[in-house]
Amino acid sequence: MPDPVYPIGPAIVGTALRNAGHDVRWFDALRHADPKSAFAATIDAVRPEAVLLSIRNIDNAAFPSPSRHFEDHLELARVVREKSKAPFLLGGSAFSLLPEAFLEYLGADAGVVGEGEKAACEALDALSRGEELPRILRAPRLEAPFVAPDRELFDAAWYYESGGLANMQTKRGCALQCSYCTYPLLEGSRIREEEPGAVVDQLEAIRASGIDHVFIVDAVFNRPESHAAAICEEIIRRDLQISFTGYFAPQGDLPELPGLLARAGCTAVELGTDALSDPVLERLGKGFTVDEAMRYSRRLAEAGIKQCHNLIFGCPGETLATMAESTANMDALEPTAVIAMIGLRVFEGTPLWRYGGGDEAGAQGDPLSLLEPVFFLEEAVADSIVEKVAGLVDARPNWISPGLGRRYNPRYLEKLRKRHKGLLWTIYGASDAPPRGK
Ligand code: B12
Ligand code: SF4
Repeated sequence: MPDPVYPIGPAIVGTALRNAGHDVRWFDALRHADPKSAFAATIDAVRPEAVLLSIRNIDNAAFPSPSRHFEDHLELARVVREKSKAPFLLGGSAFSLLPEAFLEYLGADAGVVGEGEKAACEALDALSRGEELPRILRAPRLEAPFVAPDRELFDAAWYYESGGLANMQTKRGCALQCSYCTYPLLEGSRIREEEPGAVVDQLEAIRASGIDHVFIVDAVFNRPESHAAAICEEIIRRDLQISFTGYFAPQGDLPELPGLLARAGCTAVELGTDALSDPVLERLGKGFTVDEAMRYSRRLAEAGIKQCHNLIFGCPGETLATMAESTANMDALEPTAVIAMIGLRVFEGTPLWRYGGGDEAGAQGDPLSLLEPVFFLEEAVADSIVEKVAGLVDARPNWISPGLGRRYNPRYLEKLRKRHKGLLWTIYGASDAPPRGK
């Protein structure tokens, strides 16, 4: 939710395995009404020598009613164990965040934490030599150029039809360390950039396959700004008619970037704003002030770029006054859409985890307990926050709340998706935006 996203991680790993000479077969659980039976039939037919499972999401991190996925993963893992004696390996972002918990819960043999393309090849080589694998393989950070995914491995056309976007990566890493964020854990804090020409080669190939909307999956597309600008310039030089979007930080020093983005086809961006109140931004370690964020947002607006700001209410330092300040500032920006989250999903290894005493509790606790989402809510607002945020969302037609199910109804969004490519929130405020409660 809200859209199926093309499995670019497993596609990269699969391409690397195939390039290394392995005979690789695909099973995409999202493509089957009854994934368990279809997976069992696939394993019977293929008789694999190793099974690799990619796990992207643990839950949707949306307080107060997070949706969970790990029970679905268990159903597939049981099929592997019932049907096959082959070594069973895990990987993916969800696995990398909670490796011990997933290994134990799913009963797998081993798993790769981090970037899987090289580590998966090495693991299969080791198995073919009869070696035993360590339970957890911590993959080293790789250097660009990264393996480009073969987009035919999974059904790219179906993902475009039902999700409205293809995806691609232009770099790995984020140099910041916002207190709750898992991205530096997953990708590292050293930025490793693909060469802009190679990025645009991939975009060109996507465009040639008939897809003209792309989500750039980088942690932050406009950091460093020079890399984003070089990609835009190359798109403009080749006159590639493609529309792209991605996550942005609401701050920047390069005055020409918003204009370049718009000319290159980036007409809508998702901003990791989180709050528009300085004491909260400071506690989160966001690295920008309210003034900077508002100035940047206005520059994007002047360039004609639509914006969806993420706001997280209930962060450390939040009070009713900071909530009111963030809301008033956001209203002043008149964004196309706002995604209003409540509370911070706490992940092991983040500064927030350590701040809450996670290291001590985690050392004594049961790793399986980490699969259940735990949220940080600032005490000063914890009792009233759900009601308060519901009020803010209900009063604004362009605010979306996944946790409260506001303007986030799966069936309604599916209907919209049939008519709109690109990001769905870009039509909020237009005639077929979801009404209140949907
Ligand atoms: C971009 C992004 C989005 C975009 C995706 C756009 C698109 N069309 O692709 C959007 C905004 C739509 C999005 C939405 C959501 N996202 Co998101 N997203 C990301 C982000 C930043 C990058 C994902 C990505 O594609 N990375 C690039 C690929 C190449 O990396 P990868 O998949 O990790 O694969 C590598 C390794 O993991 C490994 N690997 C992968 N599979 C396998 C398998 C094996 C066997 C092996 C050995 C290795 C291996 O090798 C790969 C190559 O190196 C990550 C955070 C991050 N920095 O990773 C969050 C992240 C994946 N998202 C997350 C979440 C929660 C969501 C949402 C549920 C949010 C919400 N409340 O709506 C939705 C769910 C959408 C869905 N349908 O799944 C979480 C998942 C973990 C969790 N907390 O449960 C993450 C990790 C962020 C976080 N909060 O911690 N997301
Ligand atoms: S919130 Fe954004 S800027 Fe901050 S660490 Fe995460 S990816 Fe980087």
